[in-house]
Amino acid sequence: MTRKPLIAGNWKMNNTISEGVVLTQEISNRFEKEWAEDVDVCICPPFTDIKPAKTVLDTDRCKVAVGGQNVYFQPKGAYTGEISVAMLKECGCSYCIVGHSERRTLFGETNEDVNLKAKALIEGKISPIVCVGESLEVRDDGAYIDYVCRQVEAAFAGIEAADAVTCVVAYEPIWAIGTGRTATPEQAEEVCAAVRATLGRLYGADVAEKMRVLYGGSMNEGNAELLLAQPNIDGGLIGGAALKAASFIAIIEAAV
Ligand code: 3PY
Repeated sequence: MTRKPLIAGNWKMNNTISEGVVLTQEISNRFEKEWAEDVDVCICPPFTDIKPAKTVLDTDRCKVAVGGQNVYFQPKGAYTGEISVAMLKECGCSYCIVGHSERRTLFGETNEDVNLKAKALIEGKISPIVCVGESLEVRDDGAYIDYVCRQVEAAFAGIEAADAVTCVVAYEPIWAIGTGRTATPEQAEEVCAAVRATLGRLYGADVAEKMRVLYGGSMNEGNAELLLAQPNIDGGLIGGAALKAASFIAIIEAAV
């Protein structure tokens, strides 16, 4: 089965509104309308930039969606500093990253939080991009496949097949994030294939074949083509290279 790739830019905590508008405008100017037939594209700016970016992207020619980088699972209330699914929805978000390793390691996000956030997003008709990935320590121990597959099982606990199919999984080895070190295409494929096998065990092969599994972790215009050529890699979650229009566009072109 051929899955439509997804290229998602994770801006992290970069770009003020004015900087974000400039970058989004550059992406929009360079985006070729016909690419949208072959690839889905999304940018995930900081919360403050989402609505302004969406306004820039609201043209007939540029088919680039916007997404959040995080969300809280409660619908509203006394949760200072948090953002709800409905708030993301009203900003025009179609996707939202959950469980990025920076949230897990710096902000103590647990597998259970990731699961609750994914369920809240599904309920609000926003596709979760569920991030999983092992540390260097776990990789060197050799048990990384088990570790990542357990993260997938925990993230999808209690989620039905009909909803799981709307979700995306992003495999991001922590040792390849912000380190300039990338997994080789073979290393990335090995884990992405294991993620799909896990989804197959949870939901059956038909559903697993429809779900997109991305690779993330220093994907850039130099390594995207080989990574995207792997049978179980259906796109990328892009960090630093999503902050420059030229490199982000080059990665999109590699996926077309
Ligand atoms: C990276 O490529 O560094 C990322 O963390 C993407 O999410």
